[in-house]
Amino acid sequence: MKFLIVCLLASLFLYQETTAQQMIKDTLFLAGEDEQFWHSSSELAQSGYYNFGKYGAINLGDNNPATCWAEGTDGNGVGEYIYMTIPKNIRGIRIRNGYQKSKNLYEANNRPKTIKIELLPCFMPPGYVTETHTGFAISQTIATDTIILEDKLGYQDILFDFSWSKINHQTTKNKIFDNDRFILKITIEDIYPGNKWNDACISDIKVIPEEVYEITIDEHGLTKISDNKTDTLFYDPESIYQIIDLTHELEWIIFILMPADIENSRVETIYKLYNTQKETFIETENIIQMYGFVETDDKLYLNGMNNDFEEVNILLEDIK
Ligand SMILES: [Ca+2]
Repeated sequence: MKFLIVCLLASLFLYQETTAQQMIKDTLFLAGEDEQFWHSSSELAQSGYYNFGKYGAINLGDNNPATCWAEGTDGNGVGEYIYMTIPKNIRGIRIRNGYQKSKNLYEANNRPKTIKIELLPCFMPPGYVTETHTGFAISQTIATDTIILEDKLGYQDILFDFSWSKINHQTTKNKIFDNDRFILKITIEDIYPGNKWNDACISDIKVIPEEVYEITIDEHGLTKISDNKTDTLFYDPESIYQIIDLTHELEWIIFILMPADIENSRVETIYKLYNTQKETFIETENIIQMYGFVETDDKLYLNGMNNDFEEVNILLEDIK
Protein backbone atom coordinates (compact mmCIF):
# COMPACT_ATOMS: atom_id res chain seq x y z
CA MET A 1 0.00 0.00 0.00
CA LYS A 2 2.88 2.29 0.86
CA PHE A 3 4.37 1.68 -2.57
CA LEU A 4 1.12 2.63 -4.27
CA ILE A 5 0.96 5.96 -2.47
CA VAL A 6 4.50 6.81 -3.45
CA CYS A 7 3.71 6.07 -7.08
CA LEU A 8 0.58 8.17 -6.97
CA LEU A 9 2.41 11.15 -5.49
CA ALA A 10 5.14 10.82 -8.09
CA SER A 11 2.64 10.77 -10.93
CA LEU A 12 0.76 13.76 -9.53
CA PHE A 13 4.00 15.68 -9.35
CA LEU A 14 4.84 14.79 -12.94
CA TYR A 15 1.40 15.79 -14.07
CA GLN A 16 1.76 19.25 -12.52
CA GLU A 17 5.24 19.61 -13.93
CA THR A 18 4.28 18.86 -17.51
CA THR A 19 1.08 20.87 -17.52
CA ALA A 20 2.49 23.82 -15.55
CA GLN A 21 2.36 26.14 -18.56
CA GLN A 22 -1.21 25.36 -19.55
CA MET A 23 -3.25 26.65 -16.66
CA ILE A 24 -5.18 29.88 -16.28
CA LYS A 25 -4.62 30.92 -12.71
CA ASP A 26 -6.34 34.28 -12.47
CA THR A 27 -7.89 37.12 -14.40
CA LEU A 28 -7.00 40.77 -13.92
CA PHE A 29 -8.14 44.12 -15.24
CA LEU A 30 -5.25 46.32 -16.31
CA ALA A 31 -5.40 49.99 -17.26
CA GLY A 32 -3.83 51.43 -20.38
CA GLU A 33 -3.91 51.06 -24.11
CA ASP A 34 -2.30 49.21 -27.00
CA GLU A 35 1.25 48.57 -25.92
CA GLN A 36 1.35 49.04 -22.20
CA PHE A 37 -1.03 48.15 -19.39
CA TRP A 38 -0.74 48.73 -15.65
CA HIS A 39 -2.35 47.68 -12.39
CA SER A 40 -1.47 47.88 -8.70
CA SER A 41 -2.53 46.15 -5.50
CA SER A 42 -3.49 49.48 -3.91
CA GLU A 43 -3.46 53.19 -4.69
CA LEU A 44 -3.07 56.22 -2.42
CA ALA A 45 -5.99 58.69 -2.33
CA GLN A 46 -7.87 56.54 -4.82
CA SER A 47 -10.67 58.34 -6.64
CA GLY A 48 -12.38 58.00 -10.00
CA TYR A 49 -11.23 55.11 -12.16
CA TYR A 50 -8.85 52.74 -10.39
CA ASN A 51 -5.24 53.06 -11.65
CA PHE A 52 -6.01 56.53 -13.04
CA GLY A 53 -6.03 58.48 -9.75
CA LYS A 54 -3.52 61.09 -8.64
CA TYR A 55 -1.18 58.27 -7.51
CA GLY A 56 -2.45 55.58 -9.87
CA ALA A 57 -0.29 52.95 -11.57
CA ILE A 58 -0.80 54.65 -14.94
CA ASN A 59 1.68 57.31 -13.74
CA LEU A 60 4.43 54.71 -14.04
CA GLY A 61 4.27 54.83 -17.82
CA ASP A 62 4.37 58.59 -18.52
CA ASN A 63 8.18 59.05 -18.27
CA ASN A 64 7.49 62.01 -15.96
CA PRO A 65 9.26 62.10 -12.58
CA ALA A 66 6.64 64.54 -11.24
CA THR A 67 3.95 61.81 -11.25
CA CYS A 68 4.17 58.53 -9.37
CA TRP A 69 2.37 55.42 -8.25
CA ALA A 70 1.99 55.38 -4.46
CA GLU A 71 0.56 52.41 -2.62
CA GLY A 72 -2.46 53.05 -0.46
CA THR A 73 -2.18 50.74 2.54
CA ASP A 74 -1.70 51.61 6.19
CA GLY A 75 1.69 49.86 6.16
CA ASN A 76 5.00 50.89 4.62
CA GLY A 77 4.31 49.26 1.24
CA VAL A 78 5.93 45.88 1.84
CA GLY A 79 3.80 43.24 0.12
CA GLU A 80 2.23 45.71 -2.31
CA TYR A 81 2.71 45.01 -6.02
CA ILE A 82 2.24 46.31 -9.51
CA TYR A 83 1.53 44.55 -12.78
CA MET A 84 2.80 45.77 -16.12
CA THR A 85 2.73 44.24 -19.58
CA ILE A 86 6.06 43.76 -21.35
CA PRO A 87 7.15 42.44 -24.73
CA LYS A 88 9.17 39.23 -24.89
CA ASN A 89 12.97 39.15 -24.89
CA ILE A 90 13.43 42.46 -23.07
CA ARG A 91 16.76 42.80 -21.30
CA GLY A 92 15.23 44.39 -18.22
CA ILE A 93 13.53 47.53 -16.92
CA ARG A 94 14.60 51.05 -16.00
CA ILE A 95 13.09 52.41 -12.79
CA ARG A 96 12.81 55.89 -11.36
CA ASN A 97 12.52 54.74 -7.78
CA GLY A 98 10.54 56.74 -5.20
CA TYR A 99 8.64 59.97 -5.78
CA GLN A 100 11.07 61.99 -7.90
CA LYS A 101 9.09 65.21 -8.30
CA SER A 102 11.71 66.81 -6.03
CA LYS A 103 14.55 65.70 -3.78
CA ASN A 104 12.45 66.64 -0.74
CA LEU A 105 9.51 64.52 -1.88
CA TYR A 106 11.88 61.68 -2.71
CA GLU A 107 13.28 61.67 0.82
CA ALA A 108 9.86 62.26 2.42
CA ASN A 109 8.36 59.04 1.01
CA ASN A 110 9.32 55.35 1.16
CA ARG A 111 11.39 53.96 -1.72
CA PRO A 112 11.26 50.26 -2.59
CA LYS A 113 14.56 48.59 -1.69
CA THR A 114 14.11 44.87 -2.38
CA ILE A 115 11.69 43.90 -5.13
CA LYS A 116 10.60 40.52 -6.35
CA ILE A 117 10.09 40.26 -10.10
CA GLU A 118 7.84 37.57 -11.55
CA LEU A 119 7.10 36.77 -15.17
CA LEU A 120 3.57 35.59 -15.99
CA PRO A 121 2.25 34.32 -19.33
CA CYS A 122 -0.99 36.09 -20.29
CA PHE A 123 -3.60 36.59 -22.98
CA MET A 124 -6.62 38.84 -23.54
CA PRO A 125 -9.87 36.87 -23.48
CA PRO A 126 -12.18 38.27 -26.20
CA GLY A 127 -14.73 40.84 -25.07
CA TYR A 128 -13.27 41.14 -21.61
CA VAL A 129 -12.88 44.93 -21.67
CA THR A 130 -14.34 48.04 -20.07
CA GLU A 131 -14.05 51.67 -21.17
CA THR A 132 -10.80 52.09 -19.27
CA HIS A 133 -9.51 48.59 -18.47
CA THR A 134 -8.62 45.44 -20.38
CA GLY A 135 -8.98 41.95 -18.99
CA PHE A 136 -6.03 39.57 -18.98
CA ALA A 137 -5.97 35.91 -18.07
CA ILE A 138 -2.68 34.96 -16.44
CA SER A 139 -0.80 31.77 -15.78
CA GLN A 140 1.38 31.11 -12.76
CA THR A 141 4.86 32.58 -12.45
CA ILE A 142 7.33 31.00 -14.87
CA ALA A 143 10.44 32.99 -13.98
CA THR A 144 11.40 35.03 -10.96
CA ASP A 145 14.22 37.21 -9.69
CA THR A 146 14.90 39.33 -6.61
CA ILE A 147 16.54 42.73 -7.04
CA ILE A 148 17.98 45.29 -4.63
CA LEU A 149 17.26 48.80 -5.88
CA GLU A 150 19.61 51.66 -5.21
CA ASP A 151 18.44 54.60 -3.12
CA LYS A 152 19.11 57.29 -5.71
CA LEU A 153 17.47 59.84 -7.97
CA GLY A 154 17.28 59.28 -11.73
CA TYR A 155 16.74 56.06 -13.64
CA GLN A 156 18.43 52.83 -12.62
CA ASP A 157 18.67 49.79 -14.87
CA ILE A 158 17.62 46.32 -13.79
CA LEU A 159 18.80 43.55 -16.09
CA PHE A 160 16.87 40.30 -15.91
CA ASP A 161 18.41 36.98 -15.23
CA PHE A 162 15.67 35.16 -17.17
CA SER A 163 16.49 32.62 -19.85
CA TRP A 164 14.30 33.98 -22.64
CA SER A 165 15.19 31.13 -24.95
CA LYS A 166 13.83 28.67 -22.40
CA ILE A 167 10.75 30.83 -21.74
CA ASN A 168 10.07 31.29 -25.47
CA HIS A 169 10.51 27.60 -25.99
CA GLN A 170 7.82 26.90 -23.39
CA THR A 171 5.35 29.55 -24.54
CA THR A 172 5.72 28.76 -28.24
CA LYS A 173 4.47 25.25 -27.51
CA ASN A 174 1.60 26.63 -25.48
CA LYS A 175 -1.52 27.30 -27.53
CA ILE A 176 -3.35 29.39 -24.92
CA PHE A 177 -1.05 32.20 -23.84
CA ASP A 178 0.51 34.96 -25.96
CA ASN A 179 3.97 34.29 -27.36
CA ASP A 180 5.04 37.90 -27.58
CA ARG A 181 3.63 39.54 -24.45
CA PHE A 182 4.01 38.80 -20.76
CA ILE A 183 2.94 40.38 -17.50
CA LEU A 184 5.56 41.41 -15.01
CA LYS A 185 4.57 41.42 -11.35
CA ILE A 186 6.78 43.58 -9.15
CA THR A 187 6.31 43.09 -5.41
CA ILE A 188 7.90 45.32 -2.78
CA GLU A 189 9.73 43.18 -0.20
CA ASP A 190 11.65 45.88 1.65
CA ILE A 191 11.85 49.69 1.62
CA TYR A 192 14.12 52.64 2.34
CA PRO A 193 11.95 54.58 4.85
CA GLY A 194 10.81 58.12 4.08
CA ASN A 195 11.39 60.87 6.63
CA LYS A 196 7.81 62.16 6.54
CA TRP A 197 5.30 59.77 4.93
CA ASN A 198 4.88 56.03 5.14
CA ASP A 199 3.89 55.44 1.49
CA ALA A 200 6.08 53.53 -0.96
CA CYS A 201 6.31 55.24 -4.37
CA ILE A 202 7.74 54.59 -7.82
CA SER A 203 7.79 57.39 -10.41
CA ASP A 204 8.44 55.59 -13.69
CA ILE A 205 9.23 52.24 -15.24
CA LYS A 206 10.43 51.74 -18.80
CA VAL A 207 11.34 48.62 -20.69
CA ILE A 208 14.95 48.00 -21.80
CA PRO A 209 14.31 46.48 -25.22
CA GLU A 210 15.61 43.26 -26.61
CA GLU A 211 19.22 43.30 -27.73
CA VAL A 212 19.19 42.66 -31.46
CA TYR A 213 22.30 40.97 -32.76
CA GLU A 214 23.50 38.53 -35.33
CA ILE A 215 26.04 35.79 -34.85
CA THR A 216 28.21 34.76 -37.75
CA ILE A 217 30.20 31.57 -37.77
CA ASP A 218 33.29 30.78 -39.77
CA GLU A 219 35.67 27.88 -39.44
CA HIS A 220 37.86 29.62 -36.86
CA GLY A 221 35.41 31.42 -34.65
CA LEU A 222 32.23 33.29 -33.84
CA THR A 223 31.45 36.97 -34.36
CA LYS A 224 28.59 38.93 -32.79
CA ILE A 225 27.31 42.00 -34.64
CA SER A 226 24.97 44.39 -32.81
CA ASP A 227 24.19 48.12 -33.14
CA ASN A 228 27.17 48.86 -35.38
CA LYS A 229 29.41 47.02 -32.93
CA THR A 230 31.30 43.87 -33.87
CA ASP A 231 32.60 41.59 -31.13
CA THR A 232 34.76 38.59 -31.77
CA LEU A 233 33.41 35.97 -29.35
CA PHE A 234 36.34 33.72 -30.08
CA TYR A 235 38.92 33.28 -32.82
CA ASP A 236 41.35 30.40 -33.06
CA PRO A 237 43.43 30.14 -36.26
CA GLU A 238 45.04 26.90 -35.02
CA SER A 239 41.81 24.91 -35.25
CA ILE A 240 38.91 24.32 -37.58
CA TYR A 241 35.50 24.44 -35.94
CA GLN A 242 32.60 22.50 -37.40
CA ILE A 243 29.09 22.65 -36.03
CA ILE A 244 27.59 19.35 -34.91
CA ASP A 245 24.31 20.73 -33.60
CA LEU A 246 22.72 23.93 -32.34
CA THR A 247 19.60 24.89 -30.39
CA HIS A 248 16.78 27.27 -31.22
CA GLU A 249 17.98 30.89 -31.51
CA LEU A 250 21.59 29.70 -31.44
CA GLU A 251 21.86 29.66 -27.67
CA TRP A 252 23.89 26.43 -27.54
CA ILE A 253 26.32 25.15 -30.14
CA ILE A 254 28.29 21.91 -30.24
CA PHE A 255 31.55 22.22 -32.14
CA ILE A 256 33.97 19.60 -33.23
CA LEU A 257 37.54 20.87 -33.44
CA MET A 258 40.28 19.65 -35.69
CA PRO A 259 43.78 21.05 -36.06
CA ALA A 260 44.01 23.47 -38.99
CA ASP A 261 47.36 22.01 -39.96
CA ILE A 262 46.61 18.30 -40.18
CA GLU A 263 49.94 17.53 -41.89
CA ASN A 264 51.97 18.27 -38.78
CA SER A 265 49.58 17.21 -36.08
CA ARG A 266 48.07 14.11 -34.73
CA VAL A 267 44.48 14.10 -35.95
CA GLU A 268 42.45 14.39 -32.85
CA THR A 269 38.89 15.59 -32.62
CA ILE A 270 37.68 17.50 -29.62
CA TYR A 271 34.07 18.28 -28.79
CA LYS A 272 33.24 21.64 -27.29
CA LEU A 273 30.02 23.19 -26.06
CA TYR A 274 29.46 26.93 -26.50
CA ASN A 275 26.79 29.17 -24.94
CA THR A 276 26.13 32.37 -26.90
CA GLN A 277 24.30 34.06 -24.01
CA LYS A 278 27.23 33.59 -21.66
CA GLU A 279 29.59 34.11 -24.62
CA THR A 280 31.86 31.31 -23.48
CA PHE A 281 32.67 27.64 -23.84
CA ILE A 282 31.05 25.58 -21.10
CA GLU A 283 33.06 22.84 -19.44
CA THR A 284 31.41 19.43 -19.47
CA GLU A 285 33.30 17.02 -17.29
CA ASN A 286 33.54 13.38 -18.34
CA ILE A 287 31.95 13.93 -21.75
CA ILE A 288 34.19 12.69 -24.52
CA GLN A 289 31.74 12.83 -27.40
CA MET A 290 28.76 15.10 -28.03
CA TYR A 291 26.14 13.81 -30.47
CA GLY A 292 23.58 16.60 -30.37
CA PHE A 293 20.72 18.17 -28.47
CA VAL A 294 17.58 16.23 -27.59
CA GLU A 295 14.30 17.41 -26.18
CA THR A 296 12.34 15.43 -23.60
CA ASP A 297 9.33 16.72 -21.65
CA ASP A 298 9.96 20.29 -22.85
CA LYS A 299 13.52 20.23 -21.54
CA LEU A 300 16.69 20.33 -23.61
CA TYR A 301 19.50 17.87 -23.01
CA LEU A 302 23.00 17.44 -24.33
CA ASN A 303 23.28 13.91 -25.69
CA GLY A 304 26.73 12.36 -25.68
CA MET A 305 29.07 9.73 -24.36
CA ASN A 306 30.94 9.79 -21.07
CA ASN A 307 34.43 8.45 -20.40
CA ASP A 308 32.95 5.10 -19.37
CA PHE A 309 31.63 4.91 -22.98
CA GLU A 310 28.03 5.19 -21.78
CA GLU A 311 25.46 7.31 -23.55
CA VAL A 312 24.29 10.20 -21.33
CA ASN A 313 21.78 13.02 -21.48
CA ILE A 314 22.69 16.10 -19.46
CA LEU A 315 20.09 18.75 -18.71
CA LEU A 316 21.37 21.97 -20.31
CA GLU A 317 19.98 24.25 -17.62
CA ASP A 318 22.03 22.31 -15.06
CA ILE A 319 25.33 22.91 -16.79
CA LYS A 320 24.71 26.57 -17.44
CA1 LIG B 1 5.62 59.17 -13.68
